[in-house]
Amino acid sequence: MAGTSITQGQPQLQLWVGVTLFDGAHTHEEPMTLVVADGRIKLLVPGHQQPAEWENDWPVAGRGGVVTPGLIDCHTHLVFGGNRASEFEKRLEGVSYADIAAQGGGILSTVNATRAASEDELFASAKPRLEALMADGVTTVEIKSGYGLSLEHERKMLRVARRLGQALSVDVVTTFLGAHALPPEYKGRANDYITLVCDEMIPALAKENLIDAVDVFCENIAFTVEQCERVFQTAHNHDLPVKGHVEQLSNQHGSELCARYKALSVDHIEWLDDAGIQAIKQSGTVATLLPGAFYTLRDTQVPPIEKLRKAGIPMAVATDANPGSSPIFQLTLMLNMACTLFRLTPTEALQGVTKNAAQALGLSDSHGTLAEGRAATFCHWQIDHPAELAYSIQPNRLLQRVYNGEITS
Ligand code: DI6
Ligand code: FE
Repeated sequence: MAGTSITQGQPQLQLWVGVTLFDGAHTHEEPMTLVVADGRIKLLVPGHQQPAEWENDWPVAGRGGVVTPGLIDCHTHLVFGGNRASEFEKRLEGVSYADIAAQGGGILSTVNATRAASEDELFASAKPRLEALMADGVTTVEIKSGYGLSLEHERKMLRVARRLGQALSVDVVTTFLGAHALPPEYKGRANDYITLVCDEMIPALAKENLIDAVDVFCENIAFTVEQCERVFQTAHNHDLPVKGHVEQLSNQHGSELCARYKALSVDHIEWLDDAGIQAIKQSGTVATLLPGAFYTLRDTQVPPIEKLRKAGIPMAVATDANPGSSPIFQLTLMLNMACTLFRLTPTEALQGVTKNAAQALGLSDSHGTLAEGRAATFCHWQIDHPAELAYSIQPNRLLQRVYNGEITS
């Protein structure tokens, strides 16, 4: 009997009984019972009754409702100085995101504020943003650099990201985005800046164990395919996986470059074409959808969802939380936007913040799905069906956030 094998760890056992389980891939038909011990899922069995042979004194931590894996926000720029409310006002007056960038605002205004901030100041401003994501069910978050644009300031950002992971009950994955924008001191010398990224920043920061992956912004307002390729070559020389902000504002064929370097993910991809889809299908790259940026920029070019779906390409969904194009710190809202703006199904959207988001971070072996033996990192929601998470825009539905077996809220 399954029940007899669990008696040894009795003091640490906790049960969630009769829950509707979305396991990262699909929703189970029958109510399920989870038994957690030593931070792991010990048993995952059908049933909405506490099994009789487990007697009465097993601590029942939760009953009914919905359990999902802890949510994974696989694309954020959470660490930054200042804010861009005045740019928001400019855009409301009709100035475009690209125009603001060309006038030295946009990303560069955040670069100035980030450079001016101390490590402690950046930590203090990022912490409540991360806590907001956590209160919404996030247990793993990717945090990019890219507002420092010099070795010193990129290091500062990445150290803040690492510190956040140490200070809070959340797994933090860091991504180096040195090739995000051209810093003012390199104006007209983009190739020289890429040389700095490749010859100094990546080697130093990789050695300090501050980088889990390397990202680029491949765009007509940022870096060319050739420049991004130099960054990817350097990343691979340091055994670091790559990913790309590609095909967001125009089709530069950055996805094909990403595919050649077996990228973990291609992100944004509003302008992704058929050749790009074929390329990322071959390379096993995740398509990461960022509906918050689409919404904020009032974009009209919808990513080719039906083609991605037909090609069987895993789709992830993330906030792109950043001060300019997506000042949004709520991942469940992205579930709603992915469905309403991009026509994902609620199941696809949920896979996008669990199983597929884990794949976009190279964490499929340990994160994003719930099964016996996996980490007990999950969310217990006060809803009847997982689709409700995408259907309504509603905070405060998280009953419990469980992180490696510990109830953290
Ligand atoms: N694409 C994005 O969505 C963010 N960076 C990028 O390359 C936006 C960054 C910002 O506007 O501050
Ligand atoms: Fe981004």
